[in-house]
Amino acid sequence: MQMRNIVIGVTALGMVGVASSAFAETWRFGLEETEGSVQYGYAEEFKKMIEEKSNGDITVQLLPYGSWGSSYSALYDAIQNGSIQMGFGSGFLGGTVPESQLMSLNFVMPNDQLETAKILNSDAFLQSDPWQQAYRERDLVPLGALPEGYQVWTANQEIRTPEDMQGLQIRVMDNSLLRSTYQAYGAAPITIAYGELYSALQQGQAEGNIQPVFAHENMGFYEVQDYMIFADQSQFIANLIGNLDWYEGLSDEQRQMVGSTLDEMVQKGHDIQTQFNSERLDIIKEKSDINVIYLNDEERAKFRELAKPVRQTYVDMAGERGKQSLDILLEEIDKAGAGNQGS
Ligand code: 6CS
Repeated sequence: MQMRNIVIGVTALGMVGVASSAFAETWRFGLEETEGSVQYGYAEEFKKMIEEKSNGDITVQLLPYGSWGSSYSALYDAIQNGSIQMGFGSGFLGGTVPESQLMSLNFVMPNDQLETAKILNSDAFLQSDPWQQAYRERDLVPLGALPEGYQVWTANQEIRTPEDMQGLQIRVMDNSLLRSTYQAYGAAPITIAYGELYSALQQGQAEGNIQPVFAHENMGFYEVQDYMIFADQSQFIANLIGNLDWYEGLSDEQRQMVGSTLDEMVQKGHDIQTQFNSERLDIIKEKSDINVIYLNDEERAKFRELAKPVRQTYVDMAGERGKQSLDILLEEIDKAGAGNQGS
């Protein structure tokens, strides 16, 4: 552990004071979500661990949704230029790192959510050259991935088949791959900012929504939708990213501390999301009369079939490096015997 350099001085008032450590530093951690979210729960735990392990030399400052600007690109820009050291980047990150849209592919990740977390945080995938270079070329470094639970559809109508989705103005995050996916299902996807989504759903500008359960509750979206449909087509996965210069400037000891903390956070992150999603579903059922539908295997298979060609769309969008990352991911899923969703 780094030695703390505590300077004791005498203030103008003659009192003995303790100035901050010469090594004291603050890491700003930008979140795409508000308090009460999975990202916030994860970041609180990360903060606690880093501050303890560094004996207080490092303070982690949490910056929830909205505190860093009005659009997600403001958050990603801030991480790229180093004014924020680290943060989450999910569906909207596709404009900055096209390869990151890999996380949005439907029917690819293992059914087992903990297995998904382990594979995405494994050296074989996370430290692979194509995945690292995709971010490093853009002054970022991928530090890990946080699966936040299954993406659950909501609408004001029942959805069991692709026919039910025809022309539905379902809101997707700003990501070409998601637009292609939902077009393949027959929907008419539209993009709306997270913070404007509640009123867009309320006023009918958006007819459907896709979020993990905790977010439907946390943002109140369920209040303005009649049906909640579990198709298990994909998990919401956020990439944890750092500023490249900040990361390279860490001491060996700090980098090890970050590494060991992130390793521990794989299980903890899974526990947080499992707990949040299960508790919030109970709250939604308690507070509303929303109709909850679980698609059966036969119903899911139809969506799965339509999603298949979108893997090639990803490769077309993300290029050779994207293809290599997809291949590594599929190989690791195979090796773990985890099985792709729906297979
Ligand atoms: O749908 C969105 O835009 C946001 N939803 C969640 C659960 N996290 C961040 C993301 O950008």
